Amino acid sequence: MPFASTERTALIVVDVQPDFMPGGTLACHEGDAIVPGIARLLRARRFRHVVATQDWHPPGHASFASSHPGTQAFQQIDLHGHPQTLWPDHCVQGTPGAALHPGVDWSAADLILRKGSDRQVDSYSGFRENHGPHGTRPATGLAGWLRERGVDEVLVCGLARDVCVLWTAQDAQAAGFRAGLLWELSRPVTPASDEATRATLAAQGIALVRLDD
Ligand code: VGL
Ligand code: ZN
Repeated sequence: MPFASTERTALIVVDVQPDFMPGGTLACHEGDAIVPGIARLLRARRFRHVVATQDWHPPGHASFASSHPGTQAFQQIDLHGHPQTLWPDHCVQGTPGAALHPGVDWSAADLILRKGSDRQVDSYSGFRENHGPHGTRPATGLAGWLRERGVDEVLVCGLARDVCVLWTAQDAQAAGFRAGLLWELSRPVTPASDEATRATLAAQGIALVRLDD
């Protein structure tokens, strides 16, 4: 995708938090490898609008296997009539693992969007919650926040490539933004998912963007 950094392009940095790093409770493969690049990108102030999302769950969150006796992490269950992967406890509000990663200077972020704070419903994407008791994927307001600032293109990076980054890029595209994924500045929970992620992006017209493009 031809990428000229303009006022109309926003960078969305998804869930760069210690719990998603190696050694964290829900580690992404090589998750720490993207931290210096993202730090550099924010320092360069190449984007007028930078949104950081922060996974932010209360204790006992419905996405935690520990909240469903007899289940194990990475198992799928039915939640509110839709498939839900159960995760190890992660990004519990106020814990060090839920902080925005200390290796990045977040001053350039003009919006920090917390998600997943309703105990009953998960929220992978920055744009919409997952299916929950309050209906079909309620919007977070991020699309309006961007649109009212004249943004029509978003570039997504962060963690995890196969979960929250992917869902955020897909929802951006569905909301009418041109969407690109900064592949090198993302890492997956499950590396074996990369091929399926690439295929999904290609099928939906979401561009793979290199930083120096
Ligand atoms: C994420 C699983 C559960 C992510 C968040 O940031 O990709 N994955 N919560
Ligand atoms: Zn989560």
